[in-house]
Amino acid sequence: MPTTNLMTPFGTDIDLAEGAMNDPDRHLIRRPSDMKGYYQDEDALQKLIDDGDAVHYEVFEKDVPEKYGHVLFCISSLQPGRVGDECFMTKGHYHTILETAEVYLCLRGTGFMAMKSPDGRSVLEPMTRNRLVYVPPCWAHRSINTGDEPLVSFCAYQGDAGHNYGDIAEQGFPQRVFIRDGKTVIQ
Ligand code: S6P
Ligand code: ZN
Repeated sequence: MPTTNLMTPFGTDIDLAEGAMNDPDRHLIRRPSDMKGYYQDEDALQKLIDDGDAVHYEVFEKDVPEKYGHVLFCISSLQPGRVGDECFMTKGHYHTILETAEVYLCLRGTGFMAMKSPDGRSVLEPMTRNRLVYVPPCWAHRSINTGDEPLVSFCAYQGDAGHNYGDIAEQGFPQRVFIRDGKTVIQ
Protein backbone atom coordinates (compact mmCIF):
# COMPACT_ATOMS: atom_id res chain seq x y z
CA MET A 1 0.00 0.00 0.00
CA PRO A 2 1.63 3.32 -1.06
CA THR A 3 1.77 5.93 1.67
CA THR A 4 3.27 8.79 -0.34
CA ASN A 5 1.47 10.86 -3.00
CA LEU A 6 -1.90 9.69 -1.71
CA MET A 7 -4.70 11.78 -3.12
CA THR A 8 -6.73 13.63 -0.51
CA PRO A 9 -10.44 12.67 -0.46
CA PHE A 10 -12.96 15.30 -1.44
CA GLY A 11 -16.69 15.84 -1.65
CA THR A 12 -18.76 17.84 -4.07
CA ASP A 13 -22.41 18.86 -4.35
CA ILE A 14 -24.58 17.64 -7.18
CA ASP A 15 -28.10 18.95 -7.60
CA LEU A 16 -29.92 15.78 -8.60
CA ALA A 17 -33.18 17.58 -9.33
CA GLU A 18 -31.58 20.00 -11.80
CA GLY A 19 -28.78 17.69 -12.86
CA ALA A 20 -26.07 20.23 -12.10
CA MET A 21 -22.60 19.94 -10.61
CA ASN A 22 -22.26 22.98 -8.39
CA ASP A 23 -18.46 23.31 -8.36
CA PRO A 24 -16.89 21.68 -11.44
CA ASP A 25 -13.14 21.87 -12.11
CA ARG A 26 -13.50 21.28 -15.86
CA HIS A 27 -16.19 22.37 -18.27
CA LEU A 28 -16.21 21.07 -21.84
CA ILE A 29 -18.51 22.78 -24.35
CA ARG A 30 -19.42 21.45 -27.78
CA ARG A 31 -21.17 23.63 -30.34
CA PRO A 32 -22.79 22.87 -33.71
CA SER A 33 -19.49 23.87 -35.37
CA ASP A 34 -17.86 20.91 -33.56
CA MET A 35 -20.45 18.53 -35.02
CA LYS A 36 -19.68 18.72 -38.75
CA GLY A 37 -20.18 15.35 -40.39
CA TYR A 38 -22.29 13.87 -37.62
CA TYR A 39 -25.80 14.84 -38.78
CA GLN A 40 -27.64 13.83 -41.91
CA ASP A 41 -28.73 17.35 -42.87
CA GLU A 42 -25.50 19.35 -43.30
CA ASP A 43 -27.35 22.51 -44.43
CA ALA A 44 -29.48 22.51 -41.27
CA LEU A 45 -26.32 22.16 -39.16
CA GLN A 46 -24.70 25.07 -41.02
CA LYS A 47 -27.77 27.19 -40.28
CA LEU A 48 -27.35 26.50 -36.54
CA ILE A 49 -23.70 27.51 -36.84
CA ASP A 50 -24.59 30.70 -38.74
CA ASP A 51 -27.35 31.51 -36.24
CA GLY A 52 -24.93 31.90 -33.33
CA ASP A 53 -23.42 28.45 -32.80
CA ALA A 54 -25.15 28.08 -29.42
CA VAL A 55 -24.03 25.49 -26.86
CA HIS A 56 -24.97 22.01 -28.09
CA TYR A 57 -23.81 19.98 -25.09
CA GLU A 58 -21.64 20.37 -22.02
CA VAL A 59 -19.66 18.13 -19.69
CA PHE A 60 -18.84 19.12 -16.11
CA GLU A 61 -16.10 17.22 -14.28
CA LYS A 62 -14.13 17.22 -11.07
CA ASP A 63 -10.37 17.03 -11.24
CA VAL A 64 -9.80 13.29 -10.85
CA PRO A 65 -6.54 11.84 -12.25
CA GLU A 66 -7.03 10.05 -15.56
CA LYS A 67 -5.30 6.96 -14.21
CA TYR A 68 -6.12 3.31 -13.65
CA GLY A 69 -7.65 2.84 -10.21
CA HIS A 70 -9.51 6.16 -10.23
CA VAL A 71 -13.15 6.64 -11.20
CA LEU A 72 -13.85 9.63 -13.43
CA PHE A 73 -17.31 11.08 -13.06
CA CYS A 74 -19.15 13.89 -14.76
CA ILE A 75 -22.46 15.53 -15.52
CA SER A 76 -23.27 15.46 -19.23
CA SER A 77 -25.97 17.88 -20.42
CA LEU A 78 -27.32 17.75 -23.99
CA GLN A 79 -29.55 20.56 -25.18
CA PRO A 80 -32.95 19.83 -26.78
CA GLY A 81 -33.44 20.55 -30.45
CA ARG A 82 -33.27 19.20 -33.98
CA VAL A 83 -30.84 19.48 -36.86
CA GLY A 84 -33.44 19.47 -39.61
CA ASP A 85 -35.63 16.81 -38.00
CA GLU A 86 -32.79 14.78 -36.45
CA CYS A 87 -32.58 14.94 -32.66
CA PHE A 88 -29.59 16.65 -31.06
CA MET A 89 -26.96 14.12 -30.02
CA THR A 90 -23.43 13.85 -28.69
CA LYS A 91 -20.62 12.79 -31.02
CA GLY A 92 -20.32 9.43 -29.31
CA HIS A 93 -17.11 7.54 -28.68
CA TYR A 94 -15.44 4.28 -27.82
CA HIS A 95 -13.11 4.30 -24.87
CA THR A 96 -9.44 4.31 -25.83
CA ILE A 97 -9.02 1.36 -23.49
CA LEU A 98 -11.81 -0.44 -25.29
CA GLU A 99 -12.66 -2.91 -22.56
CA THR A 100 -13.85 -0.33 -20.05
CA ALA A 101 -17.49 0.15 -19.12
CA GLU A 102 -19.48 3.21 -18.10
CA VAL A 103 -22.66 3.89 -16.14
CA TYR A 104 -25.06 6.69 -17.05
CA LEU A 105 -27.72 7.68 -14.53
CA CYS A 106 -30.26 9.91 -16.23
CA LEU A 107 -31.24 12.83 -13.99
CA ARG A 108 -33.40 14.85 -16.34
CA GLY A 109 -34.95 14.77 -19.80
CA THR A 110 -35.90 12.12 -22.32
CA GLY A 111 -33.99 10.32 -25.02
CA PHE A 112 -31.81 7.36 -25.80
CA MET A 113 -28.36 6.02 -25.23
CA ALA A 114 -27.31 4.67 -28.62
CA MET A 115 -24.69 1.94 -28.40
CA LYS A 116 -22.86 -0.05 -31.05
CA SER A 117 -20.44 -2.92 -30.66
CA PRO A 118 -17.40 -3.91 -32.72
CA ASP A 119 -19.25 -7.09 -33.80
CA GLY A 120 -21.96 -5.02 -35.50
CA ARG A 121 -24.74 -4.94 -32.92
CA SER A 122 -26.74 -1.82 -32.10
CA VAL A 123 -28.90 -0.99 -29.07
CA LEU A 124 -30.99 2.10 -28.31
CA GLU A 125 -31.66 2.14 -24.59
CA PRO A 126 -34.32 4.63 -23.40
CA MET A 127 -33.16 7.35 -21.04
CA THR A 128 -35.56 9.06 -18.65
CA ARG A 129 -35.13 10.51 -15.18
CA ASN A 130 -33.90 7.89 -12.65
CA ARG A 131 -33.06 5.31 -15.31
CA LEU A 132 -29.54 3.91 -15.26
CA VAL A 133 -27.93 2.65 -18.46
CA TYR A 134 -24.97 0.32 -18.26
CA VAL A 135 -22.60 0.63 -21.21
CA PRO A 136 -20.60 -2.62 -21.23
CA PRO A 137 -16.92 -2.78 -22.23
CA CYS A 138 -16.24 -2.27 -25.97
CA TRP A 139 -19.53 -0.51 -26.86
CA ALA A 140 -19.44 2.95 -28.43
CA HIS A 141 -22.03 5.24 -26.85
CA ARG A 142 -23.89 8.40 -27.77
CA SER A 143 -26.71 10.31 -26.03
CA ILE A 144 -29.71 11.43 -28.09
CA ASN A 145 -32.24 13.99 -26.81
CA THR A 146 -35.80 13.43 -28.06
CA GLY A 147 -37.45 15.83 -25.59
CA ASP A 148 -37.93 19.54 -25.02
CA GLU A 149 -35.59 19.98 -22.05
CA PRO A 150 -31.90 19.17 -21.54
CA LEU A 151 -31.02 15.48 -21.32
CA VAL A 152 -28.79 15.32 -18.27
CA SER A 153 -26.88 12.31 -16.94
CA PHE A 154 -24.39 11.50 -14.26
CA CYS A 155 -21.64 9.31 -15.77
CA ALA A 156 -18.85 7.30 -14.16
CA TYR A 157 -16.06 5.30 -15.79
CA GLN A 158 -12.53 4.03 -15.32
CA GLY A 159 -10.00 6.85 -14.87
CA ASP A 160 -7.69 5.93 -17.75
CA ALA A 161 -10.47 4.87 -20.17
CA GLY A 162 -9.95 7.80 -22.57
CA HIS A 163 -12.08 8.80 -25.56
CA ASN A 164 -11.70 7.35 -29.04
CA TYR A 165 -13.92 9.02 -31.65
CA GLY A 166 -12.54 6.47 -34.11
CA ASP A 167 -14.86 5.55 -36.96
CA ILE A 168 -17.88 7.47 -35.68
CA ALA A 169 -17.43 10.67 -37.70
CA GLU A 170 -17.24 8.61 -40.92
CA GLN A 171 -19.59 5.73 -40.13
CA GLY A 172 -21.92 7.08 -37.45
CA PHE A 173 -24.17 4.70 -35.56
CA PRO A 174 -26.50 2.22 -37.30
CA GLN A 175 -29.61 4.11 -36.17
CA ARG A 176 -30.54 7.78 -36.30
CA VAL A 177 -33.41 9.33 -34.34
CA PHE A 178 -35.79 11.93 -35.77
CA ILE A 179 -38.96 13.72 -34.69
CA ARG A 180 -41.50 13.78 -37.52
CA ASP A 181 -45.09 14.94 -37.11
CA GLY A 182 -44.51 14.95 -33.36
CA LYS A 183 -43.45 11.30 -33.30
CA THR A 184 -40.08 9.69 -32.62
CA VAL A 185 -38.81 7.95 -35.75
CA ILE A 186 -35.81 5.59 -35.63
CA GLN A 187 -34.09 4.84 -38.93
C1 S6P B 1 -17.23 10.00 -21.00
C2 S6P B 1 -18.72 10.08 -21.05
C3 S6P B 1 -19.30 11.47 -21.26
C4 S6P B 1 -19.13 12.02 -22.68
C5 S6P B 1 -20.01 13.22 -22.92
C6 S6P B 1 -19.72 13.87 -24.26
O1 S6P B 1 -16.74 8.72 -21.16
O2 S6P B 1 -19.23 9.15 -21.95
O3 S6P B 1 -18.71 12.35 -20.38
O4 S6P B 1 -17.81 12.36 -22.92
O5 S6P B 1 -21.33 12.85 -22.83
O6 S6P B 1 -19.84 12.98 -25.32
P1 S6P B 1 -18.72 12.86 -26.43
O7 S6P B 1 -19.11 11.69 -27.25
O8 S6P B 1 -18.65 14.12 -27.19
O9 S6P B 1 -17.40 12.62 -25.68
ZN1 ZN C 1 -17.71 7.20 -22.42
